[in-house]
Amino acid sequence: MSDPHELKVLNPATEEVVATVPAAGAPDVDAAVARAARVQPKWAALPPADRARLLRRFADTVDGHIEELARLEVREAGHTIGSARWEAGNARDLLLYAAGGAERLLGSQIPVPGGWNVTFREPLGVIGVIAPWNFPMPIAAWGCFPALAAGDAVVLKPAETTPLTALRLAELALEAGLPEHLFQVLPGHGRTAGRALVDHPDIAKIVFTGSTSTGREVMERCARLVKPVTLELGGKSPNVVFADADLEAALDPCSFLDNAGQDCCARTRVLVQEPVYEQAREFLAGALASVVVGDPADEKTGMGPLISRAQLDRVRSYVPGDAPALRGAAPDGPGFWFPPTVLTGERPDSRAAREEIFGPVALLLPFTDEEDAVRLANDTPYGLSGSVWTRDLGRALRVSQAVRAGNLSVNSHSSVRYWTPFGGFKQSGLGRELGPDALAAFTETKNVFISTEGPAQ
Ligand code: TXE
Repeated sequence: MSDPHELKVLNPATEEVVATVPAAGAPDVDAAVARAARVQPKWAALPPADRARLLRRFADTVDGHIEELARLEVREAGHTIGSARWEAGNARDLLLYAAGGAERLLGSQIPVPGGWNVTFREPLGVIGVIAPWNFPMPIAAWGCFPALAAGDAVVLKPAETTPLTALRLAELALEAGLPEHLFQVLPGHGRTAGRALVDHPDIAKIVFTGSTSTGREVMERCARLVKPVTLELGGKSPNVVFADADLEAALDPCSFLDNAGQDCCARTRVLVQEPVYEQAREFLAGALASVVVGDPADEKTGMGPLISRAQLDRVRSYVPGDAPALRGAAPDGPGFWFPPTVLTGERPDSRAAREEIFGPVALLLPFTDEEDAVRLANDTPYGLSGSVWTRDLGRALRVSQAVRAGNLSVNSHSSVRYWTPFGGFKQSGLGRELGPDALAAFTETKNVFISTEGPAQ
């Protein structure tokens, strides 16, 4: 039986204990929120240029610790070292981007009769951020840093399996000179610390990233307090490959194997136009066989382990041993390993074709023409991401408009860039993170009318 008062952080590549961290309970959440609520008004009252300067200093401090943060991410999350460095760099870059936003949090002046009308963007107060384990550093950063820049305080609850980089980021914030208690990290269980944060009356907004089922519960609980919520949930994204596409680029297995497929934007439904279906199958068979799966700290490794035994069991349940599939290799022995896999015999309505597997498993499906491609691409309750590959620009634009998803790329597999808005249609979520409007999501708009006609006599 695991101790509910502590979290054992395992290295998913070896199953060795990396650290044991105390798990926060509801009283710890109450105390953290009270501390945050005391410091937030002083932070909001600072001149925006001073807030920006402190956040830039925080970015510099993160920059000085990129390698340390990346190594920590490798140990607690099993990410390949190259990806982990990118993730730490993403946290730094977002801090710099958000810092600029603090100085440009503009309201508007609206023409009205009888006076002047101006709007202000005021910080919400204390924000609760609940982060998942798949990209612990960047996803925590996307929720927390724009909120800080907007003048809010933040209490972050990282996932049970991956609290270490978040705790380190909070230490670096203090080192950089951010006020104590402005950015607090409370590792804990979802059902205790997570729920306490969601239910807390002094938490002004929840930013949640995780499964659609937990997201639904979070939204229901927020509704009781009429609390705003941003939800980044699951995905089952299509990769639509037309016969005229650059097949090798379109079928790059990184599009569904990055982070061992534990990526809400993974292009796990590979839709290929019939004339090139066999060619695509052959290419993918070779590509999977050449993926190096192993020690994530080794620079040559292409794919690491899954996060946990529970995730491994979940992924296995979608891939029976006799399922028609292309398969790569994975290490034996300790660690949560699963080979890169492409299922080739699935129907579009099968469980594996409809549910988010969150492992290195994609499926290959043929389509006939543009209409069929769009129908298949949209045949999912999710709508987070997707790619369209064709040399026909008109078709690329038509398909991008027809696919119901928040983040599409044409002749590219990119999804998340901190300059552009990120979020899902349908059951992939609610609201947007990142991009030029990221700070606005952490503010209320206040409208003030100033009469120019003087006080009534
Ligand atoms: O997610 P949970 P899990 C999907 C993916 C994965 C599945 C299950 O398909 O296989 O979800 O993962 C906290 N109140 N994604 O079980 O439960 C929890 O402590 C408040 C997609 O890990 O959603 C953690 O911090 N908080 C996804 C966070 O919620 C609660 C990323 C996510 O956990 C809570 C992760 C509660 N009642 C999983 N219960 C993506 N969108 O990228 C749990 N939590």
